[in-house]
Amino acid sequence: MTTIFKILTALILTSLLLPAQGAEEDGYELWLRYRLLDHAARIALQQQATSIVLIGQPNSARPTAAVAVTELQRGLRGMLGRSVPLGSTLKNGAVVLATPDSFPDMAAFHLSPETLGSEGYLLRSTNIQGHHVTLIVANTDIGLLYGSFAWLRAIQTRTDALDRLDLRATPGVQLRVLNHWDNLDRSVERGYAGESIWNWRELPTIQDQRYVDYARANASLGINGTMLNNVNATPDILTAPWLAKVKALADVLRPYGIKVYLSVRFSTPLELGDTRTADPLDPAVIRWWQKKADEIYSLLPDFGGFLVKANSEGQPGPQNYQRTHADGANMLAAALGPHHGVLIWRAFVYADDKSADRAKEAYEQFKLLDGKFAANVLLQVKNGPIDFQPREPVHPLFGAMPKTSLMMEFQITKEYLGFATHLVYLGSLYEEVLQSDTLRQPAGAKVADIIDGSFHRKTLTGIAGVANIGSDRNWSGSEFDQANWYAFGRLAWNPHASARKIAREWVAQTFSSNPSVVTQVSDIMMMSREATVNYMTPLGLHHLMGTGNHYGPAPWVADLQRPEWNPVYYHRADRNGIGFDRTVSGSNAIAQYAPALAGLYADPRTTPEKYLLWFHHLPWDYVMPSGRSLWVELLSHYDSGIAQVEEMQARWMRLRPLIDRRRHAEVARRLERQLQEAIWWRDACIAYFQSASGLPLPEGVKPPRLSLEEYKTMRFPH
Ligand code: BDP
Repeated sequence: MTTIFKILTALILTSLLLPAQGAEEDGYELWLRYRLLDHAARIALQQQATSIVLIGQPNSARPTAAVAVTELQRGLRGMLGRSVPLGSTLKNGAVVLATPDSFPDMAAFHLSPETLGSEGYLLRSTNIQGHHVTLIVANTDIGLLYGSFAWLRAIQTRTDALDRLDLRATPGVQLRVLNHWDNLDRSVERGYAGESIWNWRELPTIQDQRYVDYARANASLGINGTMLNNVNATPDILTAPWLAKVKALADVLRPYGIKVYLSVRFSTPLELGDTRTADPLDPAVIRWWQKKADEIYSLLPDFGGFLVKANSEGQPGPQNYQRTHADGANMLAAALGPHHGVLIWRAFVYADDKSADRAKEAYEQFKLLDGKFAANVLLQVKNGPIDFQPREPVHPLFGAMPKTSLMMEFQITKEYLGFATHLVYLGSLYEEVLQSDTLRQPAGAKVADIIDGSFHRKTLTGIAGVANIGSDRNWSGSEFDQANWYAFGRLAWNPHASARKIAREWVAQTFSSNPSVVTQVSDIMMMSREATVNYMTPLGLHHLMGTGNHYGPAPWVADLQRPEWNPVYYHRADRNGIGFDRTVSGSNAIAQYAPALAGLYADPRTTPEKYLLWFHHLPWDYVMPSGRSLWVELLSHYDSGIAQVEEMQARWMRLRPLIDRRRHAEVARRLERQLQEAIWWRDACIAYFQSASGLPLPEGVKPPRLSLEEYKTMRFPH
């Protein structure tokens, strides 16, 4: 054998031994990888995909239909290993995209497109004129795009028989948007995946291919809006040069059904020197915003609207002028209304002068404004009353604002959950929140029912996720953080969906559709959030993270200027006990919940254990349902957290032969770091709480590796 021949043989053999996914995957393609199917699946798909037929107007006049066709072609080329032609006539195995106006035969097939609304779709295997075809039907081209992605997903996840498809889907929520906390200098607040993907310096003239791939990924989930800039906004974004950049991005995103929104600073006209005040009732201010809205809409006829963080963490707002949040929101809503724009006002507020219980403040400020907001205002409420903690009970406002359109704000970027280092699948967190009851009645008052508008019969509905997307090659900083973007998008489309099912779908598309991989990887994901709660903040503890960076453990911090910035404010541990008393004898935050829920939370015996120390201050020897003391139970939660991470790690290592090398190794390295940091969390918290309780560690419980003083002096400046 010649040397060349030997090398070639070795290369071929190596490639045969590699897992089906191929060698070097870098995560760029997200869940849209469209890898070659195995032989049997390819044969089956070939019969269902002989051509792609777009009925009606040619796709050159329909940019969104064009991207649907292109995506189908791309997907099929990848999965079949050859191109599928575009056709104009029906034949067996055609994939037919049709809207009712272009396809009068529809009625004969009982396809009832009326029920599909403006974004829904129907996928059906059927016979038309003697030909077996796959029909993708929607009232609009965006529905066709969503239907095309759904069909490609069905192929990749192998959950449905392709020749017997009958899937109908409409979104449960109207505005499904990402919130980028991206600054104009490309830094990202709480971003752990590189710089902002918006390359503002190069825009508007140079447009990165990434914008298109970003749009494809979002459209594949049904995300239909993006707030481009940080909620801590600067006035510049509303000036002409920046609006030109915004327009360039909007033009790229539009064919994918994604509208652009902007975060705006309440005092913009004042700070730009155009007005002498930012008082929302001042005529000059009102005129300024109207003219600004007109200017924006002349550039961007489909502009989504504004998002405002006001009178929160130092941001200006209507209260600076003794006006209410409703005065501020309604003034901006009036400027956007004539253009069909929406105004999204955030409920994340806590005042500088009050600190009896930060968890109560949003409710105290907003409850009395229920019914006072204009029809095109959405109030965006974080999932819990403090701030994106590993676990919080749901925000009381979800059960308290029947006359207001409430929009959910989830955080996808893991500010308080180990950044992009720790594997934490947030699908479980979102599901827990959406499935939480706001009234404690048998049916129909879950957070999901409030958000999708069904409970209070709202037509304007929305859900936002603080994005975890950046310039990193793999978009989210780690492979598994992509799953959180995915899960957010799928739950935004259907807030009643199951987190486990979503995890399985994601794994099948991202790693492998091998059922054993799907089950094993999704099992790891489903363990991960509880593991993190256990090693960070078990039993309802919260906000124990390091100052500023919110990364490692710092339960001892007590010297920050505002009381509610200090972890000691939240856990209140001393010789006598631990926890925040939010019952009548304490801050009485429980009164902000519906009476049946407040009744539950009033008594530690009926409070769900996961919220115990959120609502109660209890003695260390309080007897838990397990029969153990609170102290011993707390210690055992930390140990379970570590055991769970070890288990995740062991399971991942067993998957090595089934996952492509590079991604397997990357995840393995992160899991090792996660384990080390889980131990750090456990040890630092136990060392600190032991110093508070003065109690010994029971036999068998490992003492912390370092002294409390050593944990206290650890610094993480970056
Ligand atoms: C906190 C973040 C801070 C955000 C703020 C917000 O630490 O960076 O600006 O929330 O949501 O979680 O406005």
